[in-house]
Amino acid sequence: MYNNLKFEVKEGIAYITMSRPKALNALNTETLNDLHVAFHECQKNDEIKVVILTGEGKAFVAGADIAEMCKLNAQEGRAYMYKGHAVMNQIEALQKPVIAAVNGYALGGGCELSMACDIRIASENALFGQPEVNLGIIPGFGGTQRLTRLVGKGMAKYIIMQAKNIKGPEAKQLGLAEDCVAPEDLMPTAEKVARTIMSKAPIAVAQAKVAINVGADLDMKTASQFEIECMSTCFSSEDKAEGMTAFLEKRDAVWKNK
Ligand code: DAK
Repeated sequence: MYNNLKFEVKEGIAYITMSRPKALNALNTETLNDLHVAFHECQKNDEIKVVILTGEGKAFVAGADIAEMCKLNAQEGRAYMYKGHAVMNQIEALQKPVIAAVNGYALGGGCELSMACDIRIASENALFGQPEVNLGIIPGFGGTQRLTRLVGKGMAKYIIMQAKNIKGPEAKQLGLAEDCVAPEDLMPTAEKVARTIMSKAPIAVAQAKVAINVGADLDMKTASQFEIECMSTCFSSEDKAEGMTAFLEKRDAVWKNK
């Protein structure tokens, strides 16, 4: 079903593993299509509570596929751009958390893919970067915008204009990764975060995601109003009654996702 990734569901976690070894998991059109199908499955499959996205081998994703892009004319480039943006937006709009377990090279479109995820856990071997200016282009899958929102305007320019690569530990210091761990601890750490999130009220987790993502692009007043709407969704859920009742009864809540 998939050409360039592996998809597996285990105990509520969907594992999407980029697997295109001959090109260090670079994103060609076929791979973007695979990702679109995989994240669509993540949305509709109720068994899936959290998604972990990682890469096979020494790369998370080494960028957009330069060999494919090289042949694109302006019109084809535009179609490719829409496909890439659609996948990044699909991840952000997914009503479930997506954790990027960044195992190695996360360059160009790979860095952008990780930034579209909700949380990034980096291996000490991870290498983030936006090397597009080496190729005569700029980050084109939202990188100029998402990197700026994560690390600030000055640092985003410092990284993008120099095509500067950032190792895992430094990515954590900059806020480009939320944690950085030894390679052998990467998947256990991502799974631990996933399981912790899975123990919380699913509607509240989903509403927190949308409140943060949407609110970050709005002015404070409009964002606060949006937060009220997200909170209202939580207040009308059965899980709100269960969470508060369980606290008062000194027991663990049993979530219904309703
Ligand atoms: N695309 C295609 N093939 C790639 C690739 C990539 N991004 N990265 C690596 N490969 C291929 C190599 O060509 C090589 O293939 P063979 O020669 O074996 O056939 C194979 O993967 C192994 O790579 P290396 O031999 O180079 O491996 P090394 O360990 O020596 O080096 C490296 C690893 C990651 C440092 C190096 O491969 C590298 O610098 N790769 C390119 C990284 C890069 O520049 N990535 C950013 C790509 S630009 C757009 C929207 C978005 C974008 C563009 C347009 N539109 C709006 C239209 C995004 C652009 C990008 O992401």
